[in-house]
Amino acid sequence: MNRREILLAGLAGTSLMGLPRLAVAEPEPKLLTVSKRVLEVKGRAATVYGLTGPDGKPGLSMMFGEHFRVRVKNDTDSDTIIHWHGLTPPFGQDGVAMYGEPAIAPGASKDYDFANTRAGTHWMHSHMGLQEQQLLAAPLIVNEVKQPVFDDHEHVVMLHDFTFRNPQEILAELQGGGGAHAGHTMHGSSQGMDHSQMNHSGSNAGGGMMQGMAGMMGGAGMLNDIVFDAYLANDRTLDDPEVVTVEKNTTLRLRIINGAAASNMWVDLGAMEGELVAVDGNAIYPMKGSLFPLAMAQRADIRLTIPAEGGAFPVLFRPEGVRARTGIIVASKGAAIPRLAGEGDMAPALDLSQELLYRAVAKLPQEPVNRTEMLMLTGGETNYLWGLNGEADPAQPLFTMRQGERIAVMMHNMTGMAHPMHLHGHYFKVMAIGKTVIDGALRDVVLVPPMESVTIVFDADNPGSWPFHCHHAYHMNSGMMGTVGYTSAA
Ligand SMILES: [Cu+2]
Repeated sequence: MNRREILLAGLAGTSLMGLPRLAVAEPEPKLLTVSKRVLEVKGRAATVYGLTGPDGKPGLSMMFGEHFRVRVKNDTDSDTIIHWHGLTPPFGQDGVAMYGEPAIAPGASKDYDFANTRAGTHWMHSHMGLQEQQLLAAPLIVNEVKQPVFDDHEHVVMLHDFTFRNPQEILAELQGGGGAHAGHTMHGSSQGMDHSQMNHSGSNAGGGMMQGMAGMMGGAGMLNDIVFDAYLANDRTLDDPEVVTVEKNTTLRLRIINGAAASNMWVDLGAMEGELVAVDGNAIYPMKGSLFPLAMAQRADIRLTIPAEGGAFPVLFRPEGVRARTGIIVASKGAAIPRLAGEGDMAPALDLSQELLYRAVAKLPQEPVNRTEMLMLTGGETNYLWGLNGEADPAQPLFTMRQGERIAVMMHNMTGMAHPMHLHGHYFKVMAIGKTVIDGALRDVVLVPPMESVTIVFDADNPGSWPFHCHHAYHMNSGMMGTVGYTSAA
């Protein structure tokens, strides 16, 4: 849109009226390049993926109303494909191999071209194997025109969990771990922790769990099943955090994306209070607080007000069940930048106590729900085999729907781990948490904690065949991915 070329087609000739004839050429697609790059983490070099836009920076930003016209070029030696997480493209352009489109071969390109209807903080990531764990992810920001009216500054933060290991080896170890993974009781003990523990040092049940479990399989019991080498905020650790410089007496919108493959996190504003104004790119009525949950693949837009006296304000990102953390520092010009320790108190498990309070600004139309589907989140006890309704076969639809229906899905987590569940091609409203019916947030990922249930509702308005899966990359690659379909072609 910003580079729309208008060509004077009639330079040589003239039209009937003697005026030059105007022809509008289609704009060139925005080029997104998938490549390999070397990233230094804690003084050690690692080869990871990069995903850069036309300006050489990670990801893309565009205006709401702008057509999504993007060319993905694969400059690596592996097949890849990039999913537009948060957008609702037509079937075949969602960026998931085997769902109406092939993977992009090494050296090849693929063009995407559709009318984008979703504004907000979104992202893009590989939907192939465990490439997302190797940082093949980037922001996808769709700006609303009104945005600058509300916020003086904005800044995007992409979070990752990081390992120097080959993720395929980690997956093989998990899958070879046999019954060692079972542990419903482990999570039960962690659930009792309250948030006040975030402000206390010293040991607790969680710390003991970590010591009690061995190596890879340990993690923090059922909170994490992988031990990571680092957590990254915009590719940096707290040894050398990003400093975001702002003016005094202004507002800053942080667009935070949890791009971690296997880590739910807390956003911890410390002494500062912020306002959560959008989740997964969808506005909610602002919610004040200093601690906000952010499950894998979720996004949070948090508005900070920088006081008139200025200062330096650490914003920490704290994965549940571990002491390690990452962060950025928001600072007014000239403020002294504090040194921050890479470890702090152990962060407790995420829960849905805040989700219960979110209220969407935009509502789904008030219509009855046509049908409620039950979805059991299953497995995890033997050989790291996860499932949906006990199945592990994406070729078998979980359920089908007709265009125009309003479908509720009641998800029951029968396992010992929390699962951030993501539906492609649609966005949904959180309709109930357990038995409590709410007029909740509009989202595309919702966390379903162990032995709890969450009900979502959405409009079947995008015919095709769509993945419905846990966004924990290792669960997804071990059976917790299914398909929802439409009964007849539109
Ligand atoms: Cu999961």
